[in-house]
Amino acid sequence: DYTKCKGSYKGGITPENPGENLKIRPLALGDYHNGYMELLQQLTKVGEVTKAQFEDRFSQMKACPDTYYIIVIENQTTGQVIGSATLVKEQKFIHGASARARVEDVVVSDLYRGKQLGKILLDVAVLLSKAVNSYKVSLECKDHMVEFYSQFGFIREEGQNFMQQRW
Ligand code: 16G
Repeated sequence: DYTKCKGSYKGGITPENPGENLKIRPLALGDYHNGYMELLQQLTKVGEVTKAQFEDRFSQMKACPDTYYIIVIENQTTGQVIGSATLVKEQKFIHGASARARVEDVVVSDLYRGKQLGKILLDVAVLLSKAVNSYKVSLECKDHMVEFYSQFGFIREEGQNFMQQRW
C-alpha cells in the first residue's frame, strides 16, 4: 500500500505514478534483457553474468520465501529497467524472533537522476521493511552518499561501525 509512504514528492509524482511512462514493479525473469545488468554496472563491477546464471540466481532468490524483494522502475515505453533497489530480509532470534532488513544495490540510471526516483525507491524499501515485520532497516554506503541517504531517514549512529573483509 504505497499510500503509507512517508515521503512527499515534488511535481505530482508518487510511488504509484513515479513519472511519465514509469512504473514500479518487482524484478522479473525477463529483465536480463531489459537493461537490469547494465543498470547495475552503474553501481559497481558486475562482471560476466550469462542469461542462464541470471535465471538460476533469480530462481534461487524466488525459492527463499519472504527474503528477497527487488524493486525496479521500468520505462514502459522502452521496457527498460532504469532504477532498482533490493531489500533483503534476514531472520533473527533477537527482538522476539524478529527480522532485520537491508537495502542493497540502489541504482538509478544516470539518464534519470534528479527526478526523485531514488527517493521513491528508498521510501518503498522502507515501507516494505515495515510491512514484512522487520524491526530495523539498514544500508551500507560510501562517505559521499551519507548525505543522500540521510534525507530518507537513515541515520549514521554514533559508535556504530560497518566493517568488512574483501578478497
Ligand atoms: C554500495 C551499495 C551496496 C552494493 C555495493 C557494491 C547501497 C545502499 N549500497 O555499498 O548495496 O552492494 O555498493 O559495491 O546501494 P562493491 O562492489 O564495492 O561491494
